[in-house]
Amino acid sequence: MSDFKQQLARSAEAVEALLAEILADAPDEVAADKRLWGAMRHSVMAGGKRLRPGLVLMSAELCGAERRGALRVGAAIELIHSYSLVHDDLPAMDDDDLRRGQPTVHIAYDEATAILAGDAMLTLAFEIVADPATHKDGATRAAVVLAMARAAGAGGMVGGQMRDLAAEAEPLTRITDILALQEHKTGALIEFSCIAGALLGGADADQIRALERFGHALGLIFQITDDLLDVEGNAAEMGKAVGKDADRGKGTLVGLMGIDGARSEARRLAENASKALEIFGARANLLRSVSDFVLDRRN
Ligand code: GRG
Repeated sequence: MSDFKQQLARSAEAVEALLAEILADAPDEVAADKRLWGAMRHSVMAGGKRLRPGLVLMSAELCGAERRGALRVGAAIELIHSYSLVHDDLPAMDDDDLRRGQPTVHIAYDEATAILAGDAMLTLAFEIVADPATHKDGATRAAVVLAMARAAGAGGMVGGQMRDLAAEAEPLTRITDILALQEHKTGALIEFSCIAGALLGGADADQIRALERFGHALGLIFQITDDLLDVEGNAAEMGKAVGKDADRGKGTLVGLMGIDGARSEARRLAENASKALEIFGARANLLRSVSDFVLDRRN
């Protein structure tokens, strides 16, 4: 196994242990509470690559931040990512029955519970980051909260999802519009994950900017491979339905550039991602190998 895969497996294990601890904290004497926390656990504890927490931990190590705080921010970003999947799977949006190889939350529970579980996961993420256990300095915690809110909200992931829904009625035909949509919908959380460790470690503006540029390129690579897997992947490996974009006539980079064009664009972005980290020298090699992992992923 490559160094990166080993590191990702180690960080996934650590973040899952913390998430299990946080989500076990349910007040369990009330049946409705048990159901809500059960739905949250169903979503969050169902596996997944845990790529975003891995990025938080790697950028934290690169910038000298404490591991415990980085783990908490990693758990928070995984909660936000998982909430977005729960809501995206709802009948009002993508209407999916399968996620991470399990029935989606609205299938295993019901729609109202899935909406509320998603709301609670999003809110819990902010509670975790704002807690003094994440970092002793209040201004540092506020900087992470601010960046996370910007990444998750109307100017980030939610805005991207809205553009994506609008594109179903009116498919996007310009590459720049598709890139902008993806930067918001998928890229914003990935970019946040890359700078969160730098914020926690008190990195300087140049270092934060370098990680931002790296995260930006990585987010696009991630989305291009997601589009490629939607065309070429299989549902068993992906743990979800594939071929949905084509079925809905959605404009994607793969649709506009073709499979080979999209692949070479992803490789070009991987070179940009690596160059963005020049300021850190060889110390950033582990983070650099993330783009190869994302390029080669099968799920
Ligand atoms: C509902 C506010 C709201 C937003 C939804 C993320 C998202 C926005 C929709 C999911 C649709 C989708 C398949 C996007 C492509 C990129 C993506 C986020 C894939 C899933 O992330 P992975 O591969 O999943 O990291 P795991 O399961 O490994 O965590």
